[in-house]
Order: sequence, then C-alpha cells, then structure tokens
Amino acid sequence: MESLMNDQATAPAKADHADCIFCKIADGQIPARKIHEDDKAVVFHDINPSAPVHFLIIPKQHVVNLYDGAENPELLGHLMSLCGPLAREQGLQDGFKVQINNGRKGGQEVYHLHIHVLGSK
Ligand code: IU
Repeated sequence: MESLMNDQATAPAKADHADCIFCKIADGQIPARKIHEDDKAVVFHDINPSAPVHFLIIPKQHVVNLYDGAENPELLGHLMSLCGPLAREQGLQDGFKVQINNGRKGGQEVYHLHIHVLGSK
C-alpha cells in the first residue's frame, strides 16, 4: 500500500497546478472540443484519439489522480455517471471502454484526473 501511495510523489504538488493544462481547458483558457460541461466536470474529445471515439471526462477542480480522488468519492461517482450517457450520445450504443491511468507506473501523462472513454460506432 505504501509503495502505491508513494507513486503520487512523482506528480506535481496539488498547490502547483497553476500550469495544469487540464485546469486551463476546464476554465476555458485553452480551447478544446467540449461535448459536456456542468458545475463539477468538463468533457472533451482527446486531442490524439486512440479510437474512433475517444473523449476525456475531467473534474473542474484540480484532482491529481485516484490517489488524490479518494478524498472525494461523490465527485468520482459523478464523473463515472457521465460515461454511459455521453458514450451513447457520441454514438457508442453497443459498448465502450473506460480507462484511468494513475501515476508514473500507470502511464499517467497529464496529472489532472481524467477518465478515457473509448469506442467505435
Ligand atoms: P494519460 O492518461 O495521462 O496518459 O493521457 C493523457 C491524454 O490527454 C492523452 O490521450 C492525450 O492525447 C490527451 N490530451 C488532450 O486531449 N489534450 C491535451 O491538450 C493534452 C493531452 I497535453
């Protein structure tokens, strides 16, 4: 457990998120192809898609990953609840994949929590 928790040390400190690109997408400073926005979340098409449909669900508040996100299960539930309806809206009626990369060994490149939703029509 401790070694897993230590993985978060490779992420920028929570207070250091002024340069976080997903915070900038969330607040509109950087443009993205948004498909949904509400008071807690923003959803946009991945800039470098790995599937015909590939979008990212992010919290508006800066959450690093699922280590950090454990503090806010309600927010995690909200983000997850968006997957199905938005997948359907994007034409993925017959199924889709969900992926969350966490920390250095989890392949996380952007240290602002995001849920990948992937599929083909
Ligand atoms: P990862 O889970 O942190 O490994 O994935 C980051 C994803 O964010 C990756 O699929 C990028 O293509 C995507 N992305 C983006 O959509 N827009 C951006 O401005 C940046 C990364 I930087």
